[in-house]
Amino acid sequence: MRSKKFHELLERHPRNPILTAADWPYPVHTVFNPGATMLQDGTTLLLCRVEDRRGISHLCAARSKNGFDDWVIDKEPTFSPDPDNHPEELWGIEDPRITYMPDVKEYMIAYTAFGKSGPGVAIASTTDFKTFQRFGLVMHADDKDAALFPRRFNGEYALIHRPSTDMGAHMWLSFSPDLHNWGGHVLFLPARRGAWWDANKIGLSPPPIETDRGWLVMYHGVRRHASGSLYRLGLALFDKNNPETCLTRGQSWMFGPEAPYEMSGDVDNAVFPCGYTIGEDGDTFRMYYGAADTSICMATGSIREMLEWLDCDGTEFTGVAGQAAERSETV
Ligand code: BMA
Repeated sequence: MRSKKFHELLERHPRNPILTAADWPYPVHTVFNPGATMLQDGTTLLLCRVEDRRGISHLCAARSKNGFDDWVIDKEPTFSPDPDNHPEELWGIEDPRITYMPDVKEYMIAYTAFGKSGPGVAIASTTDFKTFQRFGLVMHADDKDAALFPRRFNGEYALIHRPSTDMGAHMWLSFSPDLHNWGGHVLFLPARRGAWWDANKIGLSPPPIETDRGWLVMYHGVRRHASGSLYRLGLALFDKNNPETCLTRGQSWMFGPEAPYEMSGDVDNAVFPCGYTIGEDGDTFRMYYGAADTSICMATGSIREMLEWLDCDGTEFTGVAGQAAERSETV
């Protein structure tokens, strides 16, 4: 059961929402679901999903020294859809997740490319958030909620993503030697079934968080109600060297829509983080999230406390075999 100690696992910033459409230097409809990273000089960079007044999304960078106000927002779109060369981006690009790869000194951005066949996963890289190199569509529709791990496993890049089929929407892990050719696909985390908060449809939230005890993975679960969908967040821990092996999975959700700006907007009852930064202490976790598909918010927590919470709330898996048991029970 959820311990009282962890009631406020993530604390909302008092100035939420920290960014809205009204802050934008050009006319836009909504700003939400930002990717996040901390640049070398300590500046927080958010790569925000911006929906224009046609309904098409592009990405725009906002920079802040303290990570919560005095944002300097690019005067025009930073990374726009390019449907002439990339038809998979015809209806926009959405939900960027940024991973800094220290070995190549590049930021890799996994994003949703929305085209005629539906949403798919695309990757681009940058060193300066001014120019971008596209790798194109790496997972065809219907697939989204993707991010790369910040390091390679046996020399290969690893990507978490969420294909959707008639059998449900579960999280998968795939590997690539070059970011173009993908294989080794393995079911990473299945949606639960029945009445669970994370039944039938789940997806990665921000990129995986490296800790001493393994990869801490925050994911969203979508509970469908008569009045619509409810997006809440949970945690799971994966083996440091074998990221396909789940060690623990929380039973309860640990963050959900409670504040008015999360409960009401273009899409009610949605909290949707795509990025975080970690403080100099190596523990302070700043989660950046879209609220109700309308604005951008921040909540702060502690990685150590999130791991302690998992120790109390989680179900233990005994390596891959435990995962297989859970899979046969849930899928
Ligand atoms: C998901 C994604 C997100 C969005 C969320 C809630 O499927 O499309 O971009 O924030 O739904 O509408």
